[in-house]
Amino acid sequence: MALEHSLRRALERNEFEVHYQPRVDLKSLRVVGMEALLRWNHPQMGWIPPSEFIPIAEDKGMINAIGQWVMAQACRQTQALMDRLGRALSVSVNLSAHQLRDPALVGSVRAALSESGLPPSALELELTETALIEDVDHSVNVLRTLKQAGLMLSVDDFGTGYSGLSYLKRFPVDILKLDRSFVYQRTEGVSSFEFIKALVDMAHALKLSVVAEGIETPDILTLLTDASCDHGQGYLFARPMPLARLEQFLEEEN
Ligand code: G
Ligand code: G
Ligand code: MN
Ligand code: NA
Repeated sequence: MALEHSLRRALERNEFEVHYQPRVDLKSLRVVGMEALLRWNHPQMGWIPPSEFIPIAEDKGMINAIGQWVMAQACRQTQALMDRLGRALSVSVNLSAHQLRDPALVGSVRAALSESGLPPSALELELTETALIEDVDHSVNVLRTLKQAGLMLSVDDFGTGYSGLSYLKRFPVDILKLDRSFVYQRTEGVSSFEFIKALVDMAHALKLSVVAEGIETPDILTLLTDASCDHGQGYLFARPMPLARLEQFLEEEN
């Protein structure tokens, strides 16, 4: 209740901050882009994780406004970073199911792009399977419009739902983000490696690229590289970090 009250004021009081987790090309180990992850610096309670306030924002009809702010901020900061560093980067933004249903979504995406000057192909939207299949026909329409505008689209937390690969044919998505739990899973009889390799091969056959989430150890990195997984994120490379630290991180890589 108290949290809801202060959440209503968080935007105007400038208490949100976008952090970024680098995404790495698994062949070259170079950073190709980053995922935007929202943080809330509550004046009394300090940093509150999105798992605690996003559900409230969704419930109380605040997620669309917050999501628009994240989008605008991520586009602006990424374009500024590319200008300062003189290198190409892409940024991915998480969308909740509510935002997919928002009639203003496409307009606000276009506005964020034109105001920042970020090329549409440098912006990726991450959608969960659950959000996509809530209203398949509507999702397909929105995704088609976003693809026509030149954006990249990914399926987030892939492997945690139940829909499998067949539904992917319906959605014009470019990227599968393998969930951390999936990357670490040991299935009876089939080794993780064979399981992941088969999945990556299928994704590639469908012209999708694969990003593994939650890479924490060199062993897992080797396994994913051997399975031809394209990109990865995880604590082994870098944690989500504020913009200033990301810039330092990228400068050191140059
Ligand atoms: O690192 P982390 O605790 O930030 O993320 C927790 C969850 O919050 C993830 O599922 C992530 O997708 C979600 N999340 C982070 N930032 C945003 C955002 O800007 N919008 C939405 N809808 N979800 C977000
Ligand atoms: O649901 P989504 O994939 O958008 O959320 C990403 C979440 O995963 C964020 O909370 C982020 O902080 C977290 N994360 C990123 N890398 C790692 C990792 O290597 N290990 C763990 N445990 N969490 C990670
Ligand atoms: Mn994500
Ligand atoms: Na995810």
